[in-house]
Amino acid sequence: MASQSKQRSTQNTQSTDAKSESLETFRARPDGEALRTNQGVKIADNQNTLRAGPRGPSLLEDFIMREKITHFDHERIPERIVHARGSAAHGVFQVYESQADITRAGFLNDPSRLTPVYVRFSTVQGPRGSSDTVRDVRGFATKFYTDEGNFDLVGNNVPVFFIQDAIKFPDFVHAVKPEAPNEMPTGGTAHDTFWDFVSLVPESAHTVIWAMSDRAIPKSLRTMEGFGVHTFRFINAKGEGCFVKFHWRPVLGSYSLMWDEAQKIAGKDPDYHRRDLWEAIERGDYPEFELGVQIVEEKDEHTFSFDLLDATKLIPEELVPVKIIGKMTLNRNPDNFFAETEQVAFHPGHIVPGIDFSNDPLLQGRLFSYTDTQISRLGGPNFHEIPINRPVCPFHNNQRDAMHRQTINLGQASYEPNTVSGGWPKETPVEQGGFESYQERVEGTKIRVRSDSFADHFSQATMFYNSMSQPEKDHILAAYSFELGKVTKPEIRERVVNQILANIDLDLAGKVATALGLPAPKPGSKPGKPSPDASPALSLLNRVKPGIRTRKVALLAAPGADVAVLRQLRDALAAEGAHALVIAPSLAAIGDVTPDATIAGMPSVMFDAVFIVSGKPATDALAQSGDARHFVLEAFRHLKAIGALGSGRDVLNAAHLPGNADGVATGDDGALKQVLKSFVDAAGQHRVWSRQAQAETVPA
Ligand code: HDE
Repeated sequence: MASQSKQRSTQNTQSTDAKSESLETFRARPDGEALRTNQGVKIADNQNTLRAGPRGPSLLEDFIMREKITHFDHERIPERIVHARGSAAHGVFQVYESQADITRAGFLNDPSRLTPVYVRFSTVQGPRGSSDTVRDVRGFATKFYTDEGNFDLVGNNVPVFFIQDAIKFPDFVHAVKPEAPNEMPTGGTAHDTFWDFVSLVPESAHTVIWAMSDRAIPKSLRTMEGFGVHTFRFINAKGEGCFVKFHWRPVLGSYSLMWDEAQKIAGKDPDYHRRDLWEAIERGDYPEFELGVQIVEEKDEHTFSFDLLDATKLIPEELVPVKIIGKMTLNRNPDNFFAETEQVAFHPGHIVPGIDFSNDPLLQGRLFSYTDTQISRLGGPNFHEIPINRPVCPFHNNQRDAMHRQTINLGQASYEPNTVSGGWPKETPVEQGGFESYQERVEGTKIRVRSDSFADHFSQATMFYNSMSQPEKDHILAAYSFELGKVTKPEIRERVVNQILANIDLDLAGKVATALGLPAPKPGSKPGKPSPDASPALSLLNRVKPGIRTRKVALLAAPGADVAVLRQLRDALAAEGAHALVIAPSLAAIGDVTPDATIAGMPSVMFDAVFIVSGKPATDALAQSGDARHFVLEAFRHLKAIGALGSGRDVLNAAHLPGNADGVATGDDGALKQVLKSFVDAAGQHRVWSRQAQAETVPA
């Protein structure tokens, strides 16, 4: 499938699309234009308020100053209550082959069609200005501007959710958000109220273990998987339905940060993910994601040990494979963050003919919530007229007026049926593209009850843990220990260990208990029985795609470095698709090369791998420098590939690092080719997991 996706990528890289064209009317370019007020008056003085004499009081009649400051005073709009921190990009989606047998959605039927998309990635807990690399679930929301209307796939980077019923969402969000008395912590779940809630609500156990896994500290937004979470429905032209789960698979593979790295980056570059996405698109390294679907026929709805309507469950790929059906390429950065990323309004209820909802009670609640929230966030019901939210197809109806109305509706009729406007706008029959809900037979007693089929909360949490590699299991243990270590109330810690973790995995529960100084837990009273026992597809180590395309490599150098070698390295790495930056103690020129950044400005946590350039005067200086030694020590500790040529090895020795450790490629001056090859092989594995035990003996 990968080669297939490559062949098709050429068309996808075009930077203009239907959405870009539709935005053109709204783009304001001031080049060559006079500075004017909002009423069009040319401004002669934008430096001084109108005042009574040079030292006199300001005059209220200064309409220019008042207009400017009034507008400024209202520049902020309420941030999203959840998912406030986000970054977004434009792109296109293209289906590989017609999916007409399962859905009549036009954009999934025609492989020649390029559908514009806008994707917003986000964290959940933190406010707009919080750090990108906190431990959190990530939002992955895609707006497809199809020619049959907008379809929003408003998903997350984990395939399950914390709760089963929408009525618990405000409780969950209040518990996870910074605490009421002191608004702490920002951007994290390591606090009492989160753990209090999840310890009392066992249905959260599965998603919480995902949040404690490496999935919650993604390396970048472009290498993060996405999931629609709920079960949706596809409907074909014959009116036949099937169930569908949506997946986004990054073409480059999926990777995570180390926890120590994530915490350091949060301070060194809080915009780390945003910057990476922006820079990759500016460089032309367009992020690509393949769309996958898991299809379940209606007759098989009840064949699983879990309920398809329960959002705390995933369908293991071993039971229903993920069929890759198309690709999305993000190829254009927004023009204006506020106008596009802040004002974009997603809604899981934005669907098009051929797609429909299931009765998942969490999804059903969301269908109400998203319009409601936009009304207060974007100031009224006309948010669909904001340029980024407009469909690329026409939209006419008899809705009128309200705050901030842009459309100047012509004609006499604002009702239907009418004769005064010839009956327009008119309904469209289903056969000609009119939307029709899936005709599902529904019958039931009006009742507030949770289905028995939603009762097993631990089996899939156990399956997830069983599916992890040893390093991933170690990270999960460390994450629970870290987070619960920050919980101040002992009874909350005990409840998580004894009532949640002991039901997932007794060994994990025991180790967390040891870390927290608690007695060994007894076997849980409600342990689940996973089926299958493990799903290898869930381990990130099985999501690595070899190669170093778009990876960042630090070429550690100083004045006196061998410039010819430096150039050779840079070119060779560029030929592999990597992005090599020269990092030095200062920006002083190295021969005729100006370093890209300083060691202090771009520490090792910003890179995927580091190569120490040869040249005795340079490597002597680096070996003497605590910062340079720390740079390589940290890279070693974070299991990154390290290369050192000739005297570059002196820097490793000065840092007391073994030159023969796994993933450390060294050699004499003449061995550049061989050293580079082993370096690239190691960097292509993302991390050198076999070095972990050795790395832990090195200071971080
Ligand atoms: Fe959301 N969610 N959510 N959510 N959600 C919002 O809508 C809500 C849920 C998700 O980049 C809000 O415009 C309820 C699941 C993403 O703009 C709000 C429930 C999933 C985004 C809201 C859920 C999500 C939001 C806040 C339980 C994964 C950011 C601002 C019934 C499948 C979209 C806004 C963006 C945003 C409500 C549960 C994903 C308040 C009531 C499950 C990615 O309407």
